[in-house]
Amino acid sequence: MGRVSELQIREAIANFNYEGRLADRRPYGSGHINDTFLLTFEVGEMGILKAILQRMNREIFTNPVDLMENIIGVTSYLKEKIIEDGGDPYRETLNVISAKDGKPYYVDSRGDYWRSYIFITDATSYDQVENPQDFYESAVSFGNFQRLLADYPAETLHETIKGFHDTKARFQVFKDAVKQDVRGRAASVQKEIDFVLAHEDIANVFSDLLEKGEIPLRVTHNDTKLNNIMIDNTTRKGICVIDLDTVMPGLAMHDFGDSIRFGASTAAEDEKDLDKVSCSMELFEIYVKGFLKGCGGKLTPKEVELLPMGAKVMTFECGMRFLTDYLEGDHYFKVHREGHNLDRCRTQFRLVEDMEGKWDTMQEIVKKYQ
Ligand code: ADP
Ligand code: GN1
Ligand code: MG
Repeated sequence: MGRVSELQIREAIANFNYEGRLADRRPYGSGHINDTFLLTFEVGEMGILKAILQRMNREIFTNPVDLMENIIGVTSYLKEKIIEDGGDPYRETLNVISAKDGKPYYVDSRGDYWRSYIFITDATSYDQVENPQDFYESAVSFGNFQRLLADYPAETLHETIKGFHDTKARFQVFKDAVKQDVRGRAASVQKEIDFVLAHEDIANVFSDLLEKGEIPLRVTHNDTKLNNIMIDNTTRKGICVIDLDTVMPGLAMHDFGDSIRFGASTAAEDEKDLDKVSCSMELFEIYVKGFLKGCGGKLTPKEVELLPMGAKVMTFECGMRFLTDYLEGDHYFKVHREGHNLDRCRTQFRLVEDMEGKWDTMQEIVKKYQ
């Protein structure tokens, strides 16, 4: 997509319904997909107001109009529920700021799509667990999110990325990337390639169960990493689930599992020293407890039993996606150094191995809360 140019961002800012004088503008957050900016405005006597401005990644989200329709649908629905519960709809869900033409997005003269949200103040999105209680609160929030959307008309949601968590299909894409080897990198990562090939069974588990009708599709978030939740700086409660680009019909185990692979790891997703990487059973247990509380009894016994499998599948899938991207020349995930995707893939595979070693403990923990 190329970098955001100065002219482009100025054009975008000029075309949203902002008020006041732009006092500051800076790149923001550590997401791997969109280009995010924090804008600060001075609004007369009202003082400082902030907004998030994002250029959507249109190579990944090929239909940004459908995507924004999903977001408007889901956030309007959540807003009603939040108001019913006496909550604050400006902090507990995303609020889209419309463009000057009234649309929930702006298309610039390069054809890139932009959107803007009210900035959620006095809250933080964490890249790593700093305090186990925060992780618990994030679990409750992601569980709640699923519960609140349990009756949302799933058929109205567009599939923003086809087969996003179809691990079986992603396995085929991976094999293809190895075969094509467009960057000539395969030979240097044979060990990682062999790891994927030896674990094909993990890629098939959920598609087999879905085919047999043993697990239900639900409206899920599909990208439940810790930095996609805002934690209130004062109350330390998880107040808002953000990054709604991938809200689609999916599996409860995926939402659970993605949080574990990111938040229950003892190291960062791109840690180079693999000795630091393991799946903390303390954090795993905390998350199980919070997530089941948030889901409020909506999960079937089979889904609960499959939570550890969700953690393994999502970690394996994510590692395989990082490795695929490395082989294909790093065109999907943003990279900030040479071999970044390879480092990320290695942490994920280390976590999968670690989970295999702790499998019985993971099952026992889940049983305690069933
Ligand atoms: P990506 O898909 O690239 O991960 P996100 O939508 O998650 O993009 O945004 C990136 C980061 O920007 C988030 O991790 C969070 O820190 C911050 N952010 C996004 N939306 C808001 C918001 N409405 N209020 C405050 N911070 C936000
Ligand atoms: C991406 O958008 P972000 O940074 O929250 C990715 C997730 C991966 C994650 C790995 C749309 O999440 O699927 O699990 O990176 N999002 C998309 O950190 O592909
Ligand atoms: Mg994000």
